[in-house]
Amino acid sequence: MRRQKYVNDSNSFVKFLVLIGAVMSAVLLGLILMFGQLGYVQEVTDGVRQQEIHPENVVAITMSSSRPGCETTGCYMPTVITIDSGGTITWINEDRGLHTVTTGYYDVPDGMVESEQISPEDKFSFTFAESGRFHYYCRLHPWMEGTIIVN
Ligand SMILES: [Cu+2]
Repeated sequence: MRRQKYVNDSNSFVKFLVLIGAVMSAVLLGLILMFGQLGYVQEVTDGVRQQEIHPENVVAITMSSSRPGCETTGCYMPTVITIDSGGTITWINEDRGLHTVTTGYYDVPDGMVESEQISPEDKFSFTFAESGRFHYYCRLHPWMEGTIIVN
């Protein structure tokens, strides 16, 4: 009788340990999945959001473009923009740092567009009279590049 009770208690304790282990594993797995998933969703919605909220002829200088890494997601968003000749493009600095919109290639500006430094939340506009395909960059951050196509 005494031995039987001991065995039962022992089994209960083992079951309890197994249950705790299973619950902790499930919670850990859930956290890993949830954060991995949230990170991914956040990244996708940010990309979509930036494209959706900006009306035509507006280019966002994206958050954190002061640091390398925006090359893949878009330092200027959209990275390639097409307008008709005579159209105006407005760049909005949504980052916390200074940026420029400078046509040409890094250290080789062509002199057509030069915004000078655009402060956070400030805008810069330029009207394109001539058609063509124009590459531009940021004088402060060589990894920031964009293209303007004027039809
Ligand atoms: Cu910049």
